[in-house]
Amino acid sequence: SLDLSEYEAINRYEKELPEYFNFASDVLDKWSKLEKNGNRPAHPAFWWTDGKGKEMRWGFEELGFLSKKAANVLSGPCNLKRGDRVILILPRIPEWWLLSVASIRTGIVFVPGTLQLTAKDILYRLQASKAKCIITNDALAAAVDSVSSSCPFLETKLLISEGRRDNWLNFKELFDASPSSHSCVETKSSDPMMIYFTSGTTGLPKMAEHSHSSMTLGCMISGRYWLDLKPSDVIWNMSDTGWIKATLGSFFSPWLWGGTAFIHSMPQFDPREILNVLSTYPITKMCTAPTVYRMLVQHNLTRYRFKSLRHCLTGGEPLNPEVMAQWKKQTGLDIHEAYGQTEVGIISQNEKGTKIKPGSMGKPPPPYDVQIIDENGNILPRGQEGDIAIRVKPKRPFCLFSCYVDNPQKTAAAFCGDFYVTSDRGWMDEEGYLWFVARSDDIIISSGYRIGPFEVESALIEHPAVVESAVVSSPDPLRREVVKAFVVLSPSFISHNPEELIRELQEHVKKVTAPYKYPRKVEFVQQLPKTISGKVKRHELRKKEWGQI
Ligand code: BCO
Repeated sequence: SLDLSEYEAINRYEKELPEYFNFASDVLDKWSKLEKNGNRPAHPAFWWTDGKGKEMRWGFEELGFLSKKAANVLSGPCNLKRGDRVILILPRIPEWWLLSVASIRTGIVFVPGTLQLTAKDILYRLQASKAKCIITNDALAAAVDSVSSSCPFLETKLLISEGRRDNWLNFKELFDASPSSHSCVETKSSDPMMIYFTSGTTGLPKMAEHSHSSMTLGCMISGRYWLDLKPSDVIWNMSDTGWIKATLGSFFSPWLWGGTAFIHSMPQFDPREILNVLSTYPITKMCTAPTVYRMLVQHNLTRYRFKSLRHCLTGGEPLNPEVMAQWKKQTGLDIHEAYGQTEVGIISQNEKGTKIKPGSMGKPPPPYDVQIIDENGNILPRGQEGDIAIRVKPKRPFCLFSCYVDNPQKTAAAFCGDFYVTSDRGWMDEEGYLWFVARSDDIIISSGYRIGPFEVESALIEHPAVVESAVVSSPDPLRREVVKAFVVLSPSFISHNPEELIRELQEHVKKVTAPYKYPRKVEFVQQLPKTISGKVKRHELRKKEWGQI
C-alpha cells in the first residue's frame, strides 16, 4: 500500500510541506505501480454507472493511461499551457474525472462549475477568470456560444459529445487520436491547481484558489479519520461536479487512499434511485447532503438491504438530530457529519469510532486550530457563541485557499487578527465539539448550496414587475432554509394575480441565474425596511422569518 505517513506528518506539523507536489505523479501514478505489482485490491479506482446499464470501471493504470491521453488533448489541439485556466462544466460523466486529472498533469488550472449555470453566469465566469478554454457538453454549448463573443480571452471550446458543433473542438475525436505518453509537469506545492467561484454576501461570486497541495494533501486527515478510507473501500459521494465536495469526496480522498470512487450519473435527483443503487452495488461508504438524508428517511428504508454499506457521511449544511435518529433506526448506521467550506475544506468532523453528539459538527482535525472568536479576534471561552475561525498565525495551515483571485481586498477582509474567519457563528463545548448556530452574514445555505442574496436580487430586478427586492433565508423543514424574496412591485403589476406572478418571477430567476438559487418563497411588500442611508436591512427581515423578533 502507498505509505501516506509522510503526508499525515505534514498535516500534524511534524514535517514541512514538500517544495514540489503533484497529485497525478505523486499519488495516482504511484497507486498505478502498486496495482500493477498486485499490491492493491483488485478494485476499480473509478466505477461509473449511468443507471441504465452502462458502466465504466478503470483501475489506476487505466486512469493513468486515459488521463495522459486527455492531457495531450489539452496541451496539443487545445493549445493550453501551464497556468492557463480552463472552465470545466460537465455532468457526472467519466470525462470530468479524466479532464480534471489531465489538468493536474499539465499544470492547467481547472475551474469547475455546475451544469445549472446559465449563459449569464458563464459569461461572468469566463470574463472574471480570463479562461482560455471552456469544456462542456451539448446542454450548455448554445449558452456558451451566445456569450463567447464578449469573452476576449476565450480561445478554445471543447465539446464532450457524440456530435460535432461549429467552432468547437470535439473531445472524443481528439482523444482517440491522442498519444498516451505524457510527462507530468513538476508543480510546486503552492502553485495554483483549481479555482472555485463561491458566493459572497455582496457582489458576484469570488474566485477561491487552491494550490496543488491544499485540497489534495488536505484530504489526508478527513480521508483517514472521517471517511475512514482504505484501498478496499467503494465510496459514493453524490455531489454535483461543480462543488468542492466533488473533488474532495469523489476524487482526492478516495484516490489518496487507493479506494474506489463510485459515481452514478443521476441526471435527475431521485431518492428511489439512490436506494436502489445502495442495494445493488458494493458501496461501503456514502456521503451526501443532509437534505438528501431528509428526503431518504421519508421512504420506508427497511424495504431495502444495503449489503455493503458500513459508514454514512454528510456535510454542506447542518443535519438535524431527528433525521440522524430516523436513519439509524431504519438502517442501523450513524451519520457522521463534517463541516467545511470551499475556502478551507473540512475543518470539523465526527470521526469514525468517536462519540457522536447529534447536532454537533464534531471536532477540528489537524492541521486546523479552530477557535470561537469575537469581532476583535479574541478567543472566547468554551460555551460562548462567536465567529468560527481558523488560526493562521504564527503558521498558516497549508490546506487553506491561497486567495480570492484578483481581489486582495476580499482576501484581506476574510482575516481578523490571527484568524481566518468563516463567517459562520457557532460555539465549542467543554469537550471541544463544535456547534453551528447560523451565518453571521446574509449568505443563505439552502440544501447545501451557498447562495448570495445579491445574485438573486440582481436577477429579480431584471423583471419589469420588480422595483426592488430583499432576499433572505427562511426556515424550511426539508431544505433547512430556503431563499425568500421580499418584492416591491411596480404599480402596473400590483393588480396581477399574485400566485401567477410569483411563479413568473421564480421562472424568471431560474432563467437568469443558476436555478438552485430561485426564491422558493416570495412575499410582496409595499416597502423594504431600510437604514437612514437607504441600505436594506436584510437582517431585520431574516430575524422575522426565523421568529426572532
Ligand atoms: O425544486 P424545484 O423542482 O422547484 O427546482 C429545482 C430544479 O427542478 C430546478 N432546475 C434544475 N435545473 C433546471 C431547473 N429549472 C429550470 N431549468 C433547469 N435547467 O431548479 C431547482 C434546483 O434545486 P436543487 O438543485 O436543489 O434540485 P433538487 O432536485 O431538489 O436536488 C436536491 C439536492 C439535495 C440533490 C440538491 O439540492 C443538492 O445537490 N444539494 C447539495 C449541494 C451540495 O453539494 N453542496 C455542497 C457544496 S460544497 C461545500 O459545502 C463545502 C464543504 C467542504
